[in-house]
Amino acid sequence: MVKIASSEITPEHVYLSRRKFLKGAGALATSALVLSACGRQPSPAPTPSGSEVSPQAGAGTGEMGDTPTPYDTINSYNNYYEFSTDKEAVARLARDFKTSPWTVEVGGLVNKPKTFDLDDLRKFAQEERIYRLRCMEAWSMVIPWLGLPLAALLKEVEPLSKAQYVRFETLYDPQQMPGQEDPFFDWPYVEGLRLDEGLHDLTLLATGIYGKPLLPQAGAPIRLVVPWKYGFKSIKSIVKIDLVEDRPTSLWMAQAPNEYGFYANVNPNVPHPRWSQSSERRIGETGRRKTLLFNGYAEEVASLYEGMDLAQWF
Ligand SMILES: Nc1nc2c(c(=O)[nH]1)N[C@H]1C(S)=C(S)[C@@H](COP(=O)(O)O)O[C@H]1N2
Ligand SMILES: [Mo]
Repeated sequence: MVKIASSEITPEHVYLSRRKFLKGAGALATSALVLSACGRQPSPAPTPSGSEVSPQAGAGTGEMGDTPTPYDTINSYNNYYEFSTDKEAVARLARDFKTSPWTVEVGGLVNKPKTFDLDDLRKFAQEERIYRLRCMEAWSMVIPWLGLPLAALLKEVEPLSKAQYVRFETLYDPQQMPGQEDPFFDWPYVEGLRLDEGLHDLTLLATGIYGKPLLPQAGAPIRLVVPWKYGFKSIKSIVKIDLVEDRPTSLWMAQAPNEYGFYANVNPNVPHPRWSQSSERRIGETGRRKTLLFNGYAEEVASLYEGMDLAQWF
């Protein structure tokens, strides 16, 4: 499997100037970050929130203009319906969400089912990946994630040959997540990937942003990131991962099958039933950008969909 470093995802000079900044920052966490961006050295945990990595570290504007979105913006404009449908209310409502202790139960069609606690998850090498995030609602951000490839976790449980899909589930706890009292949705939030999508090197289980542990509104303590798909596939606060034979039905597919498909690959040529997907608003910018096929990751992922009807990508 091809290893995609963040240096390949971000225009080189942006990445380099970012690295220069990181070197200058001096904190221990910094070297862990640089290491994890360069290789697979184990770097134990997401950086404690005390160590400062400036949100706008080295952020130049590259050829694609992929300036990382500021830390505070990333954490104050969130889709997280378990807390609120108001993006700007999520952070406040999620503030006291308990993210420790936490376990992720990984099972289903595997040889070695295992329940991972936070310490277990920290043992995986954490890598930095700067990815574009494109929401179905036609806005986007650029987020420097920290996390482990999903493939690394799946390898430990040894999927059986019968396994064809990966199914993910968010915590169900209406006492902490008031949005789950809303009977309109079939909670908990569920998402799924084809196994080969789940094993793709771009697919990340994120534990941090800008070298700091995820905040509750971003899906702490661990969430999925699939950068070539619409944002709703990137399920937050995961407690359960199952290898399954049949295609899982996601919360959104159950809710509105004509608006939310299983694949949900970013595609400027397939409009949402109620609006065009040909352009997007990059948060923090005025004007609009053209939406890119597979959110700009076609080179890495197009081969996964060879022979598939383009309309089906939805
Ligand atoms: N559990 C859960 N995961 C979720 C959502 C949600 O409401 N609940 N919203 C999704 C949507 S629509 C998007 S665009 C992204 C937003 O991630 P962000 O708030 O970190 O930008 O999270 C996705 N993951
Ligand atoms: Mo979204």
